Amino acid sequence: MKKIRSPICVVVGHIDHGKTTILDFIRKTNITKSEAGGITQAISSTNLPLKTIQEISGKLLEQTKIKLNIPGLLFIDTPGHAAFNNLRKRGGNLADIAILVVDITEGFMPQTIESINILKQYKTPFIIAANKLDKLPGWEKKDPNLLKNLSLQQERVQYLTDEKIYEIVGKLSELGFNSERFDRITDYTSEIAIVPTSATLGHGLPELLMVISGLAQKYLETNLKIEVKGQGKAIILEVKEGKGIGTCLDIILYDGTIKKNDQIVIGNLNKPIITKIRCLFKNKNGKLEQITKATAAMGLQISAPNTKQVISGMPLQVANKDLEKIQKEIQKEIQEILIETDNEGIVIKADSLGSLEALTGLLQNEELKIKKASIGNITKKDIADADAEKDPLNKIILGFNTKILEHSNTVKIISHPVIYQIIDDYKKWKEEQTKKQEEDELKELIRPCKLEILPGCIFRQSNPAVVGCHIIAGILQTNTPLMKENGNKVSEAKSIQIEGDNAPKAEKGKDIAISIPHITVGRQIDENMILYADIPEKDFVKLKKLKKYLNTNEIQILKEVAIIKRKNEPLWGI
Ligand SMILES: Nc1nc2c(ncn2[C@@H]2O[C@H](COP(=O)(O)OP(=O)(O)OP(=O)(O)O)[C@@H](O)[C@H]2O)c(=O)[nH]1
Ligand SMILES: [Mg+2]
Repeated sequence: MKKIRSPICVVVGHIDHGKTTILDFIRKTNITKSEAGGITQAISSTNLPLKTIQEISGKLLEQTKIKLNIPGLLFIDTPGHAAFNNLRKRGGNLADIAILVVDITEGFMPQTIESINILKQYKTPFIIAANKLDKLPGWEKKDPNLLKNLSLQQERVQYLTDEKIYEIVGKLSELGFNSERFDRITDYTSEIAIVPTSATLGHGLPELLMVISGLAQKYLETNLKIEVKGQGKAIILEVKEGKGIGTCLDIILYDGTIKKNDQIVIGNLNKPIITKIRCLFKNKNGKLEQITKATAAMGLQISAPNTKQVISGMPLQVANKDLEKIQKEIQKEIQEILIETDNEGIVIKADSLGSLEALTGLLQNEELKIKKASIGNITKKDIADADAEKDPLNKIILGFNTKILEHSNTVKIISHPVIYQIIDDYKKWKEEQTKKQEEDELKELIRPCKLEILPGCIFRQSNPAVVGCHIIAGILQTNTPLMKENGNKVSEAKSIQIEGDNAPKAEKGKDIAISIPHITVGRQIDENMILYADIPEKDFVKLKKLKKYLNTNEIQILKEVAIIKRKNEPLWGI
């Protein structure tokens, strides 16, 4: 039988912006205080039944005429320092919707942007809790209703609140989203709702819950995928050592049913793990309660033999029947994320399947070729793989949340716990590398140059001829082949002297002496003659590509050279 499950709502945002405190208020717990150092270490889930939603936001919901027929909401809290990269399932985000918490006084921080990028990648609808409203100077709680309370604040406080909200609107707009304060929104499908909140005063939280429930309901109307059916499907959030019971797995069951003694398949790097559920627990008021059966959506803990090797982010499925088929499906899903090719490209590493998928996805948006994508720390083997690349721009390893076990002088390693930082650093490195490569390439090329043989400055007639010249434009380097205005070749500028000293090159405006072997003044060249650098066709093509390194007078000479050449060869350099 099909049954509608609770939509899964993930709470994300930068460290300390108040995710856990918001959930504490909603579930009437005090987890923030009991956490070591007040920092959420692991992901935890809370089921909020419809009844509780109605208790908190009932009146507001009645006013908006939103009719909820979801059984409730499953909230997942995430630690701000590790984003929510394990929260993936086949083809998208495990979360149906999300609340992004932003400290209104601090605004957008690295993990805020990281969260938005991932929500965007997975197309997950979200709203914003602009939290810590009470930290705005002068803010007072005068009425439990948020909007009424806003209107009762002193004018400058109202102004400041709006200003802070529009800062968020501005940032969201830079990232490609339209947004508005929730009560000013006309179309929830095209605008992101911003709800000002104070988690410590409980302010704006009924409104937040109302808006997220409304969004969940809307999501449900347009997306019927959250019906529950058949054998349970879940993802591994965390692998823990349980007291006395060995390895425990925190999982989120997002579809179907799971029971004690069920046969399960868990995705793994080489081949899936097949095991049996020994114990099944659910969270009850912060404690574990043993159960025998659970239906999606639910956060659960399980223990099962042979699970020491399990990696977080991996899929888990009940397979009492269709074992072969499920095994194949799961492994296929993993193979789609792990990349192992002999093609050209870069090496990427991440700590979990979810983060690897997120990183690969974002890099592929940048049209980057990936040779290898795998889970784990950066090892000798990874360096050898990157080092084997021919293109210097591929001699790089990008790591997300991974340790660098081996260093290298030839392979660049970028490792960072923020994905977009990795991408930014990579882009910067690539730019620098490209510039260095191009500058090296430029050094090998004959540069555009135009010069005039000065009258009365024939220092030597031949063997080699030595003449005084004025550089009209461009750069003359030693060994530059020369030609006349009609395109006839004139040996080369073997050496250059500026004011009596040998020089490797001379620039526009300089009067110099050059030695030209194999010619005689009066025969091939003469006073007042104009000479050009005789640029080889392949150098010309490269110079055109590297135009940004040439100055305007060099570009002009390049054009003149092309005109001369094309008189004899119309397609020269094209
Ligand atoms: N003044 C004020 N303080 C708040 C508010 N919300 C949270 N805090 C405080 O901010 C600190 C961090 O709150 P948490 O809820 O632990 O933040 P978090 O986002 O869960 O942090 P991580 O789990 O570490 O990412 C705590 O000391 C909270 O009491 C608020 O609305 N106003
Ligand atoms: Mg927290």
